[in-house]
Amino acid sequence: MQIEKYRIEEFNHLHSAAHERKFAFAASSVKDPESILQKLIDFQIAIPSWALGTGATRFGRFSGGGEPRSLEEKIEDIGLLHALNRSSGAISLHIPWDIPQDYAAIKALAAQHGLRFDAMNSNTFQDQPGQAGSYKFGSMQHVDKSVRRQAVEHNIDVIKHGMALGSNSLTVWLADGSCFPGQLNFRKAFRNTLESLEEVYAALPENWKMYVEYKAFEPNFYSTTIGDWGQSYLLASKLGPKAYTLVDLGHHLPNANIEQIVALLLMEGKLGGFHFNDSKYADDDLTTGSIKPYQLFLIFNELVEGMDARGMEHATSLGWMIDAAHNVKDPLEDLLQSVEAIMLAYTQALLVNREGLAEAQQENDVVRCQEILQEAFRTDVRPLVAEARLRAGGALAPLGFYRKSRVRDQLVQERGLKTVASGL
Ligand code: LRH
Ligand code: MN
Ligand code: MN
Repeated sequence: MQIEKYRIEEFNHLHSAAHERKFAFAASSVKDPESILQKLIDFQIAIPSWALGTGATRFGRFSGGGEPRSLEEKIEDIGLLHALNRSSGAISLHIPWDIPQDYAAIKALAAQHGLRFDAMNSNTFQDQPGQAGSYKFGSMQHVDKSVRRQAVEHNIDVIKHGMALGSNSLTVWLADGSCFPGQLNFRKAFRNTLESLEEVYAALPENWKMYVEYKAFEPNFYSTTIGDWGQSYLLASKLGPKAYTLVDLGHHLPNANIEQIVALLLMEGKLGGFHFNDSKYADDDLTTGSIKPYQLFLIFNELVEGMDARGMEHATSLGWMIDAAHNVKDPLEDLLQSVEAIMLAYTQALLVNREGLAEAQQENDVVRCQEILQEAFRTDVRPLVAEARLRAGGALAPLGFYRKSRVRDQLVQERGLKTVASGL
């Protein structure tokens, strides 16, 4: 299905008087609202192809129906999101869950929805039918060279898919590690991983980036070979200028200071991108901003400060992606919520009084530092985000529109109640 423009306009018309009042107030209380609005219009967050169905659970999956049955339908779903919020203009593909059959047709379909192809994701954490070696004991770290070679070749294959689609980055997340002490020689595992990544790196086209994602634990519960930002940073540094660290918010040990990690990686020019989600305990893959919105704001605060200090374009210098999947929510509603939370945190970070903060830090005025940050965080920026969306042709209230026009019911009618999308 497609959402016709006139229906969004009709919906916006109904809500415009209330919005205008709120926007006038919000705009009058911030410095340079026009430049903020332009930044928001430019900011796009990629949707992963594996987030459009229910998932992220080792236990039962409870489909709400109408899940996309093919890559084409996944693109269509992201097109719906983008039509409503105008901030989801990219798709992050996972191979082999979403292998394109006809590149030209897939590219044309994505373009029709205003979508580009963001980072490609490889998968050496599951065995595929017909595959010679098994990843049971790791992939790029494996003691057997032929399994490492197989993992490298898969990644090179993913790069080729990406090249055909116009993507320019590869995200490598490895489940490699060990479950019991003594199972693995840490140094050998790290060196094997580095050597394998070097082979993939050598196959990267000139304008491509490689994102090395880390994760503290799961599926391995004793050690993970790329377990934290230090290990990822070490690999990215050894690999070369096209390799960067990717920060997935759910991949840290509890209470890690992610904003500090972000600040230092940015400072070193090694921050590549993000997988946004939220969590209470570990890699929960919950809706971004649903548990720790202040942390999300603090991360964006470091991003804005660090990117401005280095003269980096906010919208294009880093890879912005969501990595979350849901079992109890309609995935499309959940993604609308995640994108909204990201836009709100970004906007609040743009409001931080930078000179005031630097001055207060210099004077060790701890109270004023906190006040400045919280002043921005407690500002209701929803009307600014809504105005940016309106100007870009989206709906004033994407979720409101989605529910009012019963999008999910229509998808169920088209696709059926018992569909299951490929994914985690
Ligand atoms: C597993 C994971 C990881 C990857 C994705 C493909 O933790 O969620 O974050 O990016 O699978
Ligand atoms: Mn991830
Ligand atoms: Mn994860």
